Amino acid sequence: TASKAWWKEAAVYQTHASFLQASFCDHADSGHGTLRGMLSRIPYFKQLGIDIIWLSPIYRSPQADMGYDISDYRAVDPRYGTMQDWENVRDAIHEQGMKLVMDLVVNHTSDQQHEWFKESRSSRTNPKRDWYIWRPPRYSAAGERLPPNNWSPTFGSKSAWEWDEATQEYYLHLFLKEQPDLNWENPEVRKEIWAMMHWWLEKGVDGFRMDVINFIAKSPGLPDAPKVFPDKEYQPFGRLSINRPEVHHYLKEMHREVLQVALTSGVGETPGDGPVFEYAPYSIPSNKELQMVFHFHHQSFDRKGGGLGRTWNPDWKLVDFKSLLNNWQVKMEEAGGWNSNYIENHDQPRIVSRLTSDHPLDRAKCAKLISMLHTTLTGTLFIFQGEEIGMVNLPREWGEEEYKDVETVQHIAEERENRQRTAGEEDPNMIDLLEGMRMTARDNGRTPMQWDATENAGFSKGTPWMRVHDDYQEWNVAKQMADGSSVWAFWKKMLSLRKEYQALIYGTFHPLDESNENIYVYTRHDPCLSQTLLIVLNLARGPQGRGEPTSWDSKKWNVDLRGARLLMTNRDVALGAQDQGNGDVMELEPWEGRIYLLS
Ligand code: ISL
Repeated sequence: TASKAWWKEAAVYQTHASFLQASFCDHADSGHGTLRGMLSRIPYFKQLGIDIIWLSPIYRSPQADMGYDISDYRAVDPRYGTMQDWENVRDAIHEQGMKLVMDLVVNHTSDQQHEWFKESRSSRTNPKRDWYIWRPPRYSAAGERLPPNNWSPTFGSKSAWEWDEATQEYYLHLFLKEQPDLNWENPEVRKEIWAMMHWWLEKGVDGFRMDVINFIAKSPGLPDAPKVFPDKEYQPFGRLSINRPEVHHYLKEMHREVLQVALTSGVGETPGDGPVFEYAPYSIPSNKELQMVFHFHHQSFDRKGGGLGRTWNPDWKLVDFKSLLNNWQVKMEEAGGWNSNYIENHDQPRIVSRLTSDHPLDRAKCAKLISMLHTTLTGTLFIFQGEEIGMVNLPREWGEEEYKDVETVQHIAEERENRQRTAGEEDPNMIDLLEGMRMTARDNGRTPMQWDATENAGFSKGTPWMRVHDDYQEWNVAKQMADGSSVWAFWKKMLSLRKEYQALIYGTFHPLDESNENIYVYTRHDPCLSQTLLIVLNLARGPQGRGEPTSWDSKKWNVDLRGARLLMTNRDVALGAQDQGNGDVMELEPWEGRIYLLS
C-alpha cells in the first residue's frame, strides 16, 4: 500500500477557466464565464465533497487555444475579470477549507503579445533570442527552403516550424504557431519561470497543474523524427521531445527552487504513449520532482491506431480499455509513483457517451456506474466540470459550425482538403467525419456548464461563447441537487465512500477476470486496515449500444462473498438476500455496478 498524504485523499474538481471556466458560470452576461461567476459557486464545490479546485488558465491571453497561449503570466485576462476578482475567488476557496491549484503553461507562451517572444523575434541579436527555439532553414537540392527538421506539431499535420520573414529563421511550436516553445536549456528562462511560480505562491496558490510538462526538453540537435506515416511529409516528434532525460534535471531544479520551498503540490500533465516506467519517475518521492502525473493511455481505447488521433473506432473492445487502465493502476504502484486519476477533462469527449450509453433511458445509470469506476481507482481523483451531473457529447444533429475548438476546426479543414485531393472518395456531407468528431472532439467537454432550466442553462444571459447542450432542461445541477436519486447525489455519496473506506485510496489495486469482455472487476486491498473492497461493473454493450444483463461467477476468481457487505449499487431493482453477499454468481442488470466490503 502507498504512504499517506493529504493530496492522495483529495478530490480535485477541474473548472475549465479560459473558455472552459468560461463555460462555468457567467455573471457579467458576456457569454463566457468569469471569476465573479465562479465566486458564487464556491459553496457548490464544498457541498459536493471537493477538496481542491483546479482553475484552468485565466491568464491574459489572445485565446488562440483557450488560454493555453499566455501573453502575461502575472495578469488575469480581462474577459474573466480582474486580479481582485481572482483574489476573492482564492479567499472564498480557502475560507471553505479547500485548496486552489492553477494551470502552469510553460512549454510555450503566446506569440503575438508575450513580451519575451516579442523581444525574441525582434532581431537575431536580441538578448532574449535564445529564450525560444530558433533555427536557420535547410535547403533541398533544388534550392527550396525547408524547415530545420521534419517534425509535425501536436495539432494538425503541417510543419512544427514557423518561418519568420523579418529575421529569416524558423521557430519551433509543438502546438499552434501561436504557441512558440520556450528554450528550457537557457538557465535564464528557468529562473524567470521559478520567479513567476513564487510570485503566484506568494499570492496564495496551493499548487500547479503543469501543462505538457514532459515536453519541455528537446532532443539535442533536434534531429528528424522517424517516418511513421510514409505518405506524410511531416512526422510526429514523439520521443524527440517527450520524456527526455533532460526533463528530469529541469524538474529536480524546479523542486529545489520552488516546490520544496513552498511545500506545494505539483501535478504533471504528461501525454505520450511510452511505457509506465518512463512516467513513474516524475512522481517517485525520492526523485524530488512532482507529486503525481496524468497519463493518457486509457484515453486511446476508442481511437483508430491507438494514440489520441481524431479517428473513432466504433469496434473498440472493453478488454483494451481495461488493460490500458489496469496496466497503469498496477505498475504505477509497483514503481512507487502516483497517478492523477481523470476520466474526462477539457481535451476529452464525455465518458458516458464513449464508454457506456447516452441513450436517455441509460444515461443516469451509466453516469453512476462511471462514478463507481472513477472513485475506486488508485490515484488522486480529478473530476471534470459536468461529470457529476452526467453531461454527454454534442448532439448528433449539431452541424460543423457548432464545433469551436481550434484543433477540431483545423482537423476538419485538413481532412476536407485531403478528401478533395483523393478523387472519387469525397463525401460531400462529411458525415463520417462529423460522426468521428462527435465521438472524439475536444468540444464535447467544453459546452457550457448546465446549472438550471432557465435560459442558457443559467450559464449566461448573453449569447454563450459555445452553444448550450439541447438537454439542459432535463440535465442540470439544480434539478439533480434536489433529487436524492440523481447522478449528482450518487457522486456525492461515492466521494464520501472513498473517504470512509481508505482502502480505496491506499489499498493495492488487483484486477480480476481481465479477459472478460463484459465486466470490469477489481479489488482494493489494504492489509494495514484489513480492508478489501470488491468492485464489479457491468459494462456489457448490447444491440445499438444499449446495455445488457450479464452474470459473474465470483467463485471462479476465488472471491468469497459469504459475509460480504454491499456498500453501494446503482441498481434499479432491490437486490435479493442472496445477492447481498451470499451467492456465488451475481446476476447483474444492464449497466449495474456493485461495491462490496469483503473483510
Ligand atoms: O488534446 C489532446 C488530445 O485529446 C491532447 O493531445 C493535448 O494536446 C495534450 O493533452 C496537451 O494538452 C494541454 O496542452 C495543450 C492544450 O491545448 C490543452 O488544452 C492542454 O490540456 C497546449 O497547451
